[in-house]
Amino acid sequence: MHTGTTLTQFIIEEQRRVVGATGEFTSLLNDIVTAIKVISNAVNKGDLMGVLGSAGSENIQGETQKKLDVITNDVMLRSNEWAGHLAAMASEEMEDIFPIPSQFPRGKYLLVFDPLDGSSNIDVNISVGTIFSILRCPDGVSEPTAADFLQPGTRQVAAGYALYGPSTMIMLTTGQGVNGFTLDRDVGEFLLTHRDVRITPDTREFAINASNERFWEEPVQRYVQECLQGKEGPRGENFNMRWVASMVAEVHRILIRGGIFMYPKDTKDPKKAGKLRLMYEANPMSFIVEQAGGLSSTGRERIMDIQPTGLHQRVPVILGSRNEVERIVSYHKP
Ligand code: P6P
Repeated sequence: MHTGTTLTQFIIEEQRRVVGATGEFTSLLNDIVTAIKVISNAVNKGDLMGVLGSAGSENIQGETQKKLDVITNDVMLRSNEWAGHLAAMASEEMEDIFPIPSQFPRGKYLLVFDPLDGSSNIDVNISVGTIFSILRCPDGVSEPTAADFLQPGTRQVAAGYALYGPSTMIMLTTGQGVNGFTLDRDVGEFLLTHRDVRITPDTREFAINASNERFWEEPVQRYVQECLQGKEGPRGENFNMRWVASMVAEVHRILIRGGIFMYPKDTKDPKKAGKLRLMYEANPMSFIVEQAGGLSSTGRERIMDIQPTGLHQRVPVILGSRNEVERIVSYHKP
């Protein structure tokens, strides 16, 4: 018999410490967790369910959608639209926001998500994930618009991700640290397995798509070169490199054993400020990383301080072990 703490029990126990908590937030988190269980099942079954391959459509980003991009987006919408906790949702896969349909009651939260991050990996059976961020709907707003989502990352109520890897895990923060839960498929519950996760402040492991090296700004080129020079270089230490091309997997590795993840600004497409999206990738991951004692910066400013200007705005991302992020930020100083 499992005697572990379920995610539901953990959230309720956390909620008891919040004065005036109504239980609405707890119920919202449970609806998100239900969607994650459904997505985990679909990802886990893969071709057995005929859900791999291209959907034959493009999303707002101009990226070819995988069947699972569309399926998982729909799962997130259907699981979270009915309960009355949300006023609206937004997603990487949808150009505009999704107001809660009129047949359902509306609540005080906004949910923004990337339903299947790293989906280019899904056909080759490499870990992917779901990233979500919860904001408050501004007081008095009954018909939210995209502008109501444009809140800096410091205004997030909660953030989390699901990692569909060898095991399915959820890492979650509500602003009281970071805790990790592992899905017990036999019981159908997420059980607490990683209490109060902390990122080691130092690391000798960096993650970046090195094929873009010629497009990076000088501070990032300098940092990576110093890592590559190892013991013989200015760092006097050897470094290791990783690149999974799935942000959720990279961030999870950093939470567990430290590291630094970089998707910096590059000149490959000068019109783009970066590759990763602020609202549903950079902000939620920054909240989690900071709550675990790490840092998250564009190189020039704290990501969570950015005032968003668009639902699908892109930003440079440098996050992970505190002392390495601080070093790169120092290289960006004029
Ligand atoms: P590249 C996945 O598409 C993603 O948004 C992140 O999860 C990942 O870190 C990055 O893009 C991978 O980008 O250029 O290496 O394919």
